[in-house]
Amino acid sequence: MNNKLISLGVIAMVFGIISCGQSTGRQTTANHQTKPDLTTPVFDADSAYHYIDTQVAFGPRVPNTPEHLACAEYLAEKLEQFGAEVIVQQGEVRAFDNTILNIRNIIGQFQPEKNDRILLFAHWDTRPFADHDPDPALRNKPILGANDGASGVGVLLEIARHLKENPTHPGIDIIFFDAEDYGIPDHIQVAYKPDTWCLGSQFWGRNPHRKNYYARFGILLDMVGAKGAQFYREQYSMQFAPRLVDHIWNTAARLGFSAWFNFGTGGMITDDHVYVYKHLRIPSVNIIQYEPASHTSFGHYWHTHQDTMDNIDRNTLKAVGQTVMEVIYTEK
Ligand code: AHN
Ligand code: ZN
Repeated sequence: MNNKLISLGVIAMVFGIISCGQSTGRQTTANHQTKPDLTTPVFDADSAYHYIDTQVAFGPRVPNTPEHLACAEYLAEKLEQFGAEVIVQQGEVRAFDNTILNIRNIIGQFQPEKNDRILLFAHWDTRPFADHDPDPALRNKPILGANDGASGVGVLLEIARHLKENPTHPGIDIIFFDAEDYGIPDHIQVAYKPDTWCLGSQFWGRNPHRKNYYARFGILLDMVGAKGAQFYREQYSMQFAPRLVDHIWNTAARLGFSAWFNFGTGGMITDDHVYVYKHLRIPSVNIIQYEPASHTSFGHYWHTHQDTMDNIDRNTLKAVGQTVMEVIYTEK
């Protein structure tokens, strides 16, 4: 190698080092230019309340009933109206009592062309019995599930309403899972069977709506509308996604919602997030009302006929909805 080539090589190396150093700096700037900070839209709790009320007005939404079908149509229609590409996944699953349930998981995909995604989910079915009702005569009647079912869906519909005009950086999927609440009733004296719950998310976990589906993370909303609700850090969520749990709880605190988001340790709750993590390894967090002092661990109305609109409080909906919106709009 002659001198000229050597010096060219040295120059190239030096330039390489300089431009490497610069390109890191430039990339950061470029990232900022292509992905500026988004302003989080305002979550309208009245609107969420209305979506809950509309679901409850169908009556109990128990699989294999006409009310269930009618509500499924309403939910798919709303997601479509809000600009999602909708898939209604139909399936048959076997309940604890061997009933075959015709289920529908309702999936709304926002910006479906993006590979980088966030998954938000809630269950939309309601419990076919009221095994915790104080009146034994009413225990075999299906519940209205204003909080247990409709609240999570109502909050997610209100978030969905913003996604067309105000797209987030990652794509968003909203899934309303069916047959979460068909789990074996408490008065049947057999060993507790966790897999009798969450039949819709188990079905989806085995048959995802897209091949190789993945999301950065998932957030489950379950019983997010009751007055005075407290959301503790649920223990499976802490195992699956500890940093996301802290990020959500810190975001709530920053927005002034510490009265609802309690940093204490909650229960270990078999819920749809367990199956989303088990089957697809998507780190998922459950925001769920928890009452350590109550004998069920949940609200007094839980799996009773008191789970009506009377329990639903717009302030709780706002705390959860605005927090989740802040989390998804600040993702780069
Ligand atoms: C169990 O009690 C096993 N899981 C609570 C999940 C649930 C039921 N969420 C609403 N209803
Ligand atoms: Zn339930």
